[in-house]
This record gives sequence, structure tokens and C-alpha cells, in this order.
Amino acid sequence: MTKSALITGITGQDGSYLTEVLLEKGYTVHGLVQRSANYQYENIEHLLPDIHVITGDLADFSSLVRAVKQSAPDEIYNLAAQSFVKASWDIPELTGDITGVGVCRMLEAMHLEAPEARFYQASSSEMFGKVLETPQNENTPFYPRSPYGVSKAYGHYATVNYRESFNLYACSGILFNHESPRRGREFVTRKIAIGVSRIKKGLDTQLKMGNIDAKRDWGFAGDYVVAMWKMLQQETPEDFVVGTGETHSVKEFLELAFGHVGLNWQDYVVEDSEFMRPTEVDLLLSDPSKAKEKLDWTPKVSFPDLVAMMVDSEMKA
Ligand code: NAP
Ligand code: F7E
Repeated sequence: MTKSALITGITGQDGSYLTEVLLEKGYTVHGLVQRSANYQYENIEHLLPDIHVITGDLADFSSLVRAVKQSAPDEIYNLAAQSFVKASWDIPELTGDITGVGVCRMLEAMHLEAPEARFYQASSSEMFGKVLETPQNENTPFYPRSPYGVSKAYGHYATVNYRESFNLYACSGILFNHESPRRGREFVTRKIAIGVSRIKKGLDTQLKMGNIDAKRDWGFAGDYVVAMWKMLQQETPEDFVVGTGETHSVKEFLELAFGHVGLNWQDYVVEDSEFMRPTEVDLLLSDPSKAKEKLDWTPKVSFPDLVAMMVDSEMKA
């Protein structure tokens, strides 16, 4: 029988790649989209004929109940969030409401309307924040450093708690940074890829950056959505860390991205305090061995290939 999936955050980077994976597997895909004055469907334009769009919002419990009723899901992927860390200091309350409490609303809607469904929560390495051990695994304690990280920790524990309280099939995927040509423009990798292509084409002369010594464990989003699906195919629900097990600095990303089009990053990059954060997460590095062992999951795209893919995509755009 055809399986039904409900994806919140379907218009985002991960939502679009996950939709492609699920359609390929024969799922009926329902996507929750928030109301907007000018709906931006850039990432899912090509998928619209094949999916069912449901208007709803993580801030509105009644809309989530309706979405679950309407989609009768076998699997729910809760990807919606205010996901930009830097903005979470500007809109901390909204971030808490959507990225944190929104998870509870979604879990409760499933508990009421589809308790047999399987639930995926998009948790984040930002929960590790000021890391207490390196590399970070499923048992590493959290020390979030932003309103976003704090909200994700709430969502993570809500997921664990609903699993333990009501015996729901609910998993928290603790994903490290994953990028692609569909990444939001304000995130550092896409910002650099766009900046490089504009400089190469003579449209800009410099690129303003924040803390370029920060290090991240960066993978390709298309690989990571496969891990989400695999988590929901296990016999018992568990939490998994998903990452590459490699860490690179923003500086290294700059070097490769500018180098890819024959430029030297030092000639163009300038520091700008506007892009600095009140607190920083300095060294994120995953230990994805549980995902490898139990999900048979490994990332396919290397760091240099990811940089090249993103710069090439902007050069073509
Ligand atoms: P993204 O591109 O920013 O997408 C976020 C999605 O959430 C968008 O579809 C957005 O809709 C939707 N959304 C925002 N507020 C909403 C609301 N109130 N009600 C309903 N939908 C709402 O994020 P992503 O990179 O795909 O990440 C997916 C999820 O994984 C997020 O929860 C993120 O926090 C988490 N995560 C991401 C990473 C990463 O490196 N990408 C790592 C760990 C965890 P609009 O298009 O209308 O704005
Ligand atoms: O920053 C530094 C910045 O905004 C990465 C989200 O998907 O991953 C993402 O959060 C690093 C930080 O992503 C600029 O200070 C330097 O150290 O691309 P980012 P993020 O904050 O790591 C996690 C796992 C999530 O869960 C989030 O949803 O890059 N950096 N200069 C800069 N960052 C930005 N954005 N812009 C700069 O100019």
C-alpha cells in the first residue's frame, strides 16, 4: 500500500530533497506551508504537481491537527523551524515558539490524530554548542549557545519525552551542518558561493564576513535526508547523530570557493562586525558511528566537492 508522509518545512532546503527521496520511493507526500503574501516555492516549484500542499503553521495547533487528519500520515517529518542561528538573537521569542514549542504542538497533533505514525524531529548539532567533548555523539551533554540552540534542545527533549510517555515512534536526528545549492542565502556556505560568483562576474568587489575561524562539520543535504528516512524504518525509535566526522573552518571554505574560480580569497574578504555573533560555537565535529552501524548510512559528497557544487551552481545561475 502507498505510504503517506507529512513534511513540515517542505519549502526549505531539506524539505525539498526529502520530498524527492520519498516520491522516488512511491510515497504520497503532503507538505505543510505557512501562509505568505508572496509564496516562495523556489525549492519545490518542480515538485508541486506531485505533492499535496496544506496551509498551516507551527504556531497554530488547530492547523496541525487538521494537517494530520487530512494527510493520514504513516510518517511525519518535522523540518519546519526558524532555522537561522544569527536571527535567533533578534527574534528569540518567536524562535522559541516555532523551533521549540512548535515541536510539542506537532507531537501532540500526532498523539491525538495519528498515534501509530512515525515522527522525525530535525534536531541540531547547535544543541552541543560550547562543546563538552569532541567529537560529539548521541550521549554528549548539551550546552546550547543561542536562542536557536536552546529551542532545539527543548524540541529534542519533547520528542524523547513523547516517546517515553506515550510509547510513540518518535526519533530525534541530531544533524550537523548540511548544505547545498538550495541552502538559504544568509547561511555562510551559500553566502560565500553567491559572493564568489558575483566577484568573478565583476558585480561585486568584496565579501563581508563574520568569524572566519569558526569550524563546522559540513555535509551535503541530499545525503542527510536519506538518514532521516532510514531512522523511521528501524524497528525501534532511537536518536542518531548525523555528520561527516570532519571539521573545516570558514576560512578553508573561502579558500576552496575562491580558488575554484581562480581567485585568491584574501584579495576580497573583509571582516565586518555585523556578521559576528554574541556567542559562538567554535568547534563542531560529529561522531556518526551509530548511524553508520545501525542505519548503514555514510555521506557520499566530500567537502571539496560540496564547495565546488555550490560555486558551480551560482556561476550558472
Ligand atoms: P530552512 O531551509 O530554513 O527551512 C525551514 C522551513 O520551515 C521552511 O520551509 C519555512 O517556510 C518553514 N517554517 C518556518 N517557520 C514556520 C512556521 N511558523 N510554520 C510552518 N513552517 C515554517 O531549513 P533547512 O536547512 O531545510 O533545515 C530543516 C530543519 O532542520 C530545520 O528545523 C533546521 O532547524 C534543522 N537543521 C538544519 C540543519 C542544516 O544544517 N541545514 C542542521 C541541523 C538541523 P518558509 O519557506 O515559508 O520560510
Ligand atoms: O554559520 C560563521 C558563523 O549561519 C556557520 C543552521 O542550519 O547549522 C546552521 O547554523 C558559521 C558560524 O550556520 C559569516 O559565525 C562567519 O560560526 O552558516 P551558518 P550555523 O550557525 O552553523 C546548524 C547545525 C543548524 O541547525 C542551523 O539551523 O559561519 N560565519 N561569517 C558566518 N555565518 C554567516 N551566516 N554569515 C557570515 O557572514
